Amino acid sequence: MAEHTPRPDQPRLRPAPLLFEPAQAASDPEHFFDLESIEDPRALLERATELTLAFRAAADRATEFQAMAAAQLADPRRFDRLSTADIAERAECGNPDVHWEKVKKTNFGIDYSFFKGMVTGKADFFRDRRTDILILGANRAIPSYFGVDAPVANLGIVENKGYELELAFNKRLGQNWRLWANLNYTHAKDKVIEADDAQLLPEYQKRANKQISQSYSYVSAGNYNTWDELYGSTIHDNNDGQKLPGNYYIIDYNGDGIIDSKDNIPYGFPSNPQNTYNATFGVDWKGFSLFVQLYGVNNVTRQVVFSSLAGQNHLVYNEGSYWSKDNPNADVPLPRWLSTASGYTSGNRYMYDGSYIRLKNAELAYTFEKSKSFIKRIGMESLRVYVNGNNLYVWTKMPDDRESNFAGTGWASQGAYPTVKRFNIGANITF
Ligand SMILES: [Ca+2]
Repeated sequence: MAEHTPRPDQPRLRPAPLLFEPAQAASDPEHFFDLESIEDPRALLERATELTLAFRAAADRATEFQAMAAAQLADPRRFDRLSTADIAERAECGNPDVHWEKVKKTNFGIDYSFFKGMVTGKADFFRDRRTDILILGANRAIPSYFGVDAPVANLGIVENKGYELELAFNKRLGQNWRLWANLNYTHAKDKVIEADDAQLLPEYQKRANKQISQSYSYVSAGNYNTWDELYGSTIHDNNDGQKLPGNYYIIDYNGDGIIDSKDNIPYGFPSNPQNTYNATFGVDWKGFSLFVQLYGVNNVTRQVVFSSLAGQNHLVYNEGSYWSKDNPNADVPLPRWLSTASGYTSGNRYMYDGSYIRLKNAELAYTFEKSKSFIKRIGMESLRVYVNGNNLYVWTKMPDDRESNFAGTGWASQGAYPTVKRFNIGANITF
């Protein structure tokens, strides 16, 4: 291994060389220490300077040893079983066997048509089994006394199963009427089969047997209404002194007498919906055509955070009534200003059932028949005029209109974008 240069944030691991060897000083003490016998003041100055430099170097060297010892105390694994050069250079082990993950896809589908094509559709079933998924070293079941971060390895297995159903209906009634509909339903559910979880982790902390986007939350159970109840509540591992009456009791899920990150538990559904619905209904009558499209999802949990008067970043949002001594059954806890409670204080306050049904599109159009003389007279082949709208209405338990699918880690500010309502008036002209 090449000679290494310590990074500025690390103590040197090889002390600087001394200007003289202690053995040398011991064998010839007069030369080094008997300054009084030196008569020439210039020689005395030289000797004194030499000694000063030597002592300074020795002091520096002692400081370096001290820093090394402190670093070793702070992070003993850096020094285990490795040479000093290794300790300075290596923070993580490589894995030369890393390779692409594999997927085995199984699909099965049926197409059908009934009543002379009035009802058509298909059903598709799928099952994907992905193996050799990369697991990061920090997420592996490798104890810290391994010495360095564990290597990345192809150990994960995830299965994704589901089905998709489609149904289309199309019926003409006499000369002028046509009714039609398209219905889709997709169900998809993934499951982590293997994630190199540490064996002794409790089941709720393992990633295995859960969905990839499983939601997690601290869970609240009512408010504490008096100072006595507050003092009797389980302590939080940070900012415990910022509790106020009217805050939530947070459930000490693992019963260890403290609220900390181990009480963040799988909560509700994943943040990606398990079920997706799409339904479009249309009717044509003479030149008129009308359709509405509904789109919906369910089995989804969505975190929507409104920190109105909760910490130090304030948004104002109407969240209902707030707790007070005289209103203990309020919608939200006591507001606070310029004091920050622990991150657990909100419990599951911002976790919502993310299901919704949206009136996604609606359109009314009129197509002028070719035989209409005025169309030809102004040189047009056809003319269609329409008025339509997008995202016209939403039915949901979420506090406002937003999609359930979103980017980021689940914090509402990431990828949450308000849905825009839009109206269009237009014409399609063919010359
Ligand atoms: Ca606990």
